[in-house]
Amino acid sequence: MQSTDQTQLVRRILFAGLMLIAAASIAAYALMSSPNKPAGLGEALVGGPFTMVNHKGETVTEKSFLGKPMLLFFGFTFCPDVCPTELQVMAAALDELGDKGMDIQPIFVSVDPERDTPEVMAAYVSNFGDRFIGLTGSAEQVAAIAGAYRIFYARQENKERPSDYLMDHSSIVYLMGPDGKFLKHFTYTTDAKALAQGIAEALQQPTVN
Ligand SMILES: [Cu+2]
Repeated sequence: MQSTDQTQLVRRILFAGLMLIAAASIAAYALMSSPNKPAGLGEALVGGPFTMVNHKGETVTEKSFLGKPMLLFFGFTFCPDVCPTELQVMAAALDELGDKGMDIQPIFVSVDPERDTPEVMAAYVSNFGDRFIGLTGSAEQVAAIAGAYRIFYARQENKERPSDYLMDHSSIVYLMGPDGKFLKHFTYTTDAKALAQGIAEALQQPTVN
């Protein structure tokens, strides 16, 4: 097991990472909200093309999800707390939305492709209902999609038990529109009700672009 010191260190690093991401998100939001934004800049900030492998072992791209809003979260199946908590919140928010959220595709993207094979992802996402799609891939594919979505992640080695390493990762929920473009992001502290409400509001708005 991890010592308390290690856990604290991991927490501190995670927190620092989260703060960085929060700052980046605010900067991104400010840019996207600017009335004078150059054409295309807002779209380029979060999201974009990707090629990944789903939990059934099929290759998918951003085009596979066109026509459906995507609710995305990045993490890893070995995550002790943040990922299972957030995936439960996402599932509860979708339940809360009911018919209004029928089209939404919840997606869990692995930042730990070494352990998270399609088989591992399939077993994991099934814990959160039958709607989740798990995405994994090669280290390069994961790096590319994480970069596109401005997701920070880093491996935390475990000296005593190397196979039990952890992954620090930013914990932001992204809502992308049916056209694949960024609509809204939610922080880790958003509860299921607020998440459901935020999603409903964002999907009601006419497309700005
Ligand atoms: Cu996690």
